[in-house]
Amino acid sequence: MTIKIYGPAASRAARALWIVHELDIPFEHIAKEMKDLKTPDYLKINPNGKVPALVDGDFKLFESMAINLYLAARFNKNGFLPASLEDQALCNQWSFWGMTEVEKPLLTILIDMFMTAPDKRKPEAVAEAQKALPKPLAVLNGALEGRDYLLGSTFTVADLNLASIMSWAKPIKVDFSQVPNVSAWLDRCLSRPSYKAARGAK
Ligand SMILES: N[C@@H](CCC(=O)N[C@@H](CS)C(=O)NCC(=O)O)C(=O)O
Repeated sequence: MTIKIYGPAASRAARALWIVHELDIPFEHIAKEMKDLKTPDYLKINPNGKVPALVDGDFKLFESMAINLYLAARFNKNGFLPASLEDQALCNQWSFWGMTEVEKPLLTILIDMFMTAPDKRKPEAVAEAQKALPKPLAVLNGALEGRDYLLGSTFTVADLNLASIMSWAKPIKVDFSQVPNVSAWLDRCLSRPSYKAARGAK
């Protein structure tokens, strides 16, 4: 049965859309409008009333990183989900790290810049978010020293998950001058045809 991915491309559903293109997974995309996320039918799929959500036969799943780690395991090929327990743990590590260390500040700035009326903007919150970024970015820069991807020379689910979060750094023009490894890695990840294909979705 074809898996279903719920959520517009201009949302965190972009992360799931990227992985299905990366792994050539047959899928049905149910874009859903934000206003339709609290209907009883959709709440049966994701009781949080948020996107993305995934349906695979009788199985339902929410949380973008959990969806991608599931898809990587279920449709794995060419070491996209690495074989060893340690390397799989590293994929979890970078996925959780992205959500807890960089997603919030990046999103705070993105929302303020592009989705907030000028009179409602919060420069203090943006300044706080800007201040929170250099430390994790330095950690990521160190982890990428001497390697193309987070786990070495192969693009894995760790890179896709983290780069899907870090992609928000582009429109908000995060200063990467002190973290050149991060800059080169992000460009490498976002230049994949699968990323471009996912961005072309509704
Ligand atoms: N931690 C969740 C966050 C999901 C989330 O907040 N999605 C947003 C769209 S990017 C949403 O559905 N917002 C609608 C709402 O909060 O009502 C994940 O990564 O899947």
